[in-house]
Amino acid sequence: FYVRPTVAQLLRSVEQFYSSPSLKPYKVLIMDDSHSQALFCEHALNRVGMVTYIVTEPLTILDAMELFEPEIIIMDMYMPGCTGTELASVIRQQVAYLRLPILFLSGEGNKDIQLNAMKLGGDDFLTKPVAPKHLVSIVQTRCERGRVLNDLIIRDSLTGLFNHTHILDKLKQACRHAKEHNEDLCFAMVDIDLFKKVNDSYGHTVGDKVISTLSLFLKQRLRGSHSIGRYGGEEFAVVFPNTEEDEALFVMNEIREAFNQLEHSSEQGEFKVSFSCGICRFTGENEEHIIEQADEALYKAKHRGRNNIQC
Ligand code: GH3
Ligand code: MG
Ligand code: MG
Ligand code: MG
Repeated sequence: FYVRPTVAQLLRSVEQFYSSPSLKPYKVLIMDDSHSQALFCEHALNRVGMVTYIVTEPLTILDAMELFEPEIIIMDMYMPGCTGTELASVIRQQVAYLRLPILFLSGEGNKDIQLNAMKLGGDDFLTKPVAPKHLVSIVQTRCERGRVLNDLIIRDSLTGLFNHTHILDKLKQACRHAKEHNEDLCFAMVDIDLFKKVNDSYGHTVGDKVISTLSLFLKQRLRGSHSIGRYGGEEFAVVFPNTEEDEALFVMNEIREAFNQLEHSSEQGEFKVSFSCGICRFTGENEEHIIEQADEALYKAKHRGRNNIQC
């Protein structure tokens, strides 16, 4: 007797198992009113390590998507209450799901119906019966490409950190989560000190290297649960979910000291760089307020002589 895990349980076990994002198994949502049909797909995909979630009630698909955050949907065509084509077109109306691959899997052999399904939101149309190998290969390719595309959209090209838009999204999400679960949340703004002088003295390529080095430092020394972004030029932002102010301050201070020890090299010789940081904790307001507060703290840190952190 097997009890299906809830979405939350499923995701928690995946998170625990795979800490590196590149190792994370693909998440596939299977929409099929027939549970036995869905199980056929599930077996094929689970065998190659993908994580699946089955939805049999068409009208619950949007809720399931929000919770499970699939990387692809395998969509049945005929279901009670609506067709797969209708569902796909509803999903496509949400900007967030414009890039989500939808793969139709149905016994429907009529080419016009298939083409219409693709026109209204599908990316591929596979007809049943399908060989498990074939299904796996298409899902794999689509998910792989999806991750590459997604990275291009959410990451900064110089540092590989989250870009401005995405770190703000992360902060928004974290604020919502902290409010709902009554958890701590901290936010840090980092700004490299006197960076104009670095550029002026050693050139912009050396300046870029300093930015990359600090990014690497933040990535290596912060935990996977922390979101790190390049807020702007030589400014970074860190979201610390479930973290008290003292702890965030402690961690950032260690990073600040270690970074300040580094010798950066240039044609003109070696040099040291420091950064200042402002930290604030979430007190229930919106994300704009938290950014303003961190900014204010950062301004204080600069005013107090730089190379220090204020809350
Ligand atoms: P402060 O300690 O007050 O922050 O001094 P600062 O010189 O760092 O101040 P400011 O923020 O005015 O200067 C930031 C400089 O960073 C200006 C800009 O030329 C440089 N910069 C911004 N983005 C990049 C980048 O991607 N690469 C390089 N090399 N320089 C950048
Ligand atoms: Mg059906
Ligand atoms: Mg600046
Ligand atoms: Mg600066």
